[in-house]
Amino acid sequence: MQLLCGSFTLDLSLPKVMGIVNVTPDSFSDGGRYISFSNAIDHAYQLIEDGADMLDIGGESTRPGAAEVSEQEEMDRVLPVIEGLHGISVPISIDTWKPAVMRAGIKAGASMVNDVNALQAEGAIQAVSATGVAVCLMHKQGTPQSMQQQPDYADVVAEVVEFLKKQIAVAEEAGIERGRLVIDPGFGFGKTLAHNLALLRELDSLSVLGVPVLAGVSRKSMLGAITGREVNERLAASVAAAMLAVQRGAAIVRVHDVRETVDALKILNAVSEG
Ligand code: YH5
Repeated sequence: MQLLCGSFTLDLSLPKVMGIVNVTPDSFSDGGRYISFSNAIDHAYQLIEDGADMLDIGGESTRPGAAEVSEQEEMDRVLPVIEGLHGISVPISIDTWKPAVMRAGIKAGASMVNDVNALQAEGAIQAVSATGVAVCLMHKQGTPQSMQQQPDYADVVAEVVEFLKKQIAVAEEAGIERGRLVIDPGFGFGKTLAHNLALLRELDSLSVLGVPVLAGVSRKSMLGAITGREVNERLAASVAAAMLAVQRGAAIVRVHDVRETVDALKILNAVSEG
C-alpha cells in the first residue's frame, strides 16, 4: 500500500514512524515565540536523525481537558516551523482541525493534514480537497474539553469502524482520493481504558476499510493506567504498544520516542521477513 502525500509517496509495505513535534509555549520560559520556534526546529531535526519517516507538527494541545487555542495563535506557532523546515527529507503533517490553519499550513509546505475531527468542521473538506495532501481521519467521541467525562459505546470497535467508513465516503465524494486517506481509531479521545484496549486488541478490524491505519498511543494515559507510571516514564510501554499496533496492522505509528520505536520496529521487521 502507498500513501499519496503532496509531492511525496510513502511506501507502506513497511511500517512508518511519525514523529511528534509540539509547538506550544514552555510555561517555564519567558523567551516567548522564538524559544518555542527554535526548540521545535531542533526537535524536528533530531527526530529525522532518529529515523522519523514523517513529522506531525501541532500548535494546539488536544490532550483531554486542554484549553482551545485561537486560530491566529495556532498559526503563529505552527507556520514559522513548517516554513523553517522547508526542504527536509520527510513529509510534514499539520495536526489541526481548523480549516483556516489547514489552508495556511498546506501553503506553508505541509504534505498532510492530521485532523482529530475527521474533516467534520465547516470548510475542512474544501480546505484539503483540491490539494494533493494526505489526510488522517481520526475518531473521537465528544470534544477534547469534555471527552473523558463519560465515554459511552454499545460496541466501541463497531462504532469506530462505522464512523471511519462514513468519513472515508464523505471524503471520497468530495474528491479526496482513497490513496490520500489514513484512518485512526483515536486512542484516548473519548475512550475508557477498556475501550482503548478493545480497539488495540481488534485494530485489525479497521483494515477491512482498505485505507492505511495510523495508531497514536505514545505516552498516553491508557499506558499510565496499566503501568502506574507518569507521562515521562512511559517509554517502554509506548514502544511495546506501538509494536502491538503494528502487529495488528497499523501502517503508521505516531510517537514521541522515534529512535527507540525505530529500533523496536527493526526487530519486528527482521523477524517478519524470516
Ligand atoms: C492520535 O492518537 N493524539 S494529541 C496525552 C498524553 C500523551 C499524548 C497523557 N493527536 C493523536 O498525543 N492525532 C493527538 O499523555 C493525534 N492520532 C492522531 N492522528 C494527544 C497526545 C497525547 C495525549
